[in-house]
Amino acid sequence: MDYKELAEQFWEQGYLHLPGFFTADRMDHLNAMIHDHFGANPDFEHTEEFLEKSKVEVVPWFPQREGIHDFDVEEGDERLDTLTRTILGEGWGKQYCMVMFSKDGSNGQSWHQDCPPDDAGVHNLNRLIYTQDIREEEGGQLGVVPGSHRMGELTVGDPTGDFDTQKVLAPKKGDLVILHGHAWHRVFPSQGGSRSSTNFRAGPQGTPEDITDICVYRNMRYKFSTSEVVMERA
Ligand SMILES: O=C(O)CCC(=O)C(=O)O
Ligand SMILES: [Fe+2]
Repeated sequence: MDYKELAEQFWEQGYLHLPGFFTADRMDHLNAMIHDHFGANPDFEHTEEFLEKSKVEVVPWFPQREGIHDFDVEEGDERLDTLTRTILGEGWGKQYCMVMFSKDGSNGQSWHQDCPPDDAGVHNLNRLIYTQDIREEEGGQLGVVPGSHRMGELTVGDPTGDFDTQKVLAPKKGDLVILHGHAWHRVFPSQGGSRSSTNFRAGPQGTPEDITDICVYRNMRYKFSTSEVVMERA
């Protein structure tokens, strides 16, 4: 793997999609655990106002916080470590592992930035693993606007409207997607099956633990810790 070239590509586009990074066996095991945990119809943990305005229909799970070690895929993976270090620099830090599950027929997530882009150097990094295929015919793809991590704040507008330059990624089982937290991204609605991603969040040295507490949508800024709309955007 040419880490330097991949890091350059990442800083140009704001994301990387690396097919087949993890083995199918490992992904099948994690996928079975994810389905056991959520079942078919998990409850949302957010307020009605948030669900209505953000169109986010995703339920999170933090398996490592429950002492489950099956998700320690970063341990001993030098490729992921080297790639992350080449992108973020020495002293980068791990945050947590979060599985994000959307049940069949969910809206996915509207366009957002995981944290406000007020300071270009302060951001999270999503390292997303897919344990089952995202299939175009079932939706649930990841939308991203290339280069948008350098374009400042997500514009005000239709929360789920298309952008002319958007790319639509349909990661398959075992793929790794690395995505800058300031990149404008969304999850398309899914029909015909549940979908999930497993995110090993990280950040450059000095990234605050709660970097992703305030999320920027096209119609608001939302603060998760207090379940509050902290800014209406219109
Ligand atoms: O589930 C995905 O594919 C991406 C979810 C997302 O918005 C994120 O990880 O920040
Ligand atoms: Fe996100």
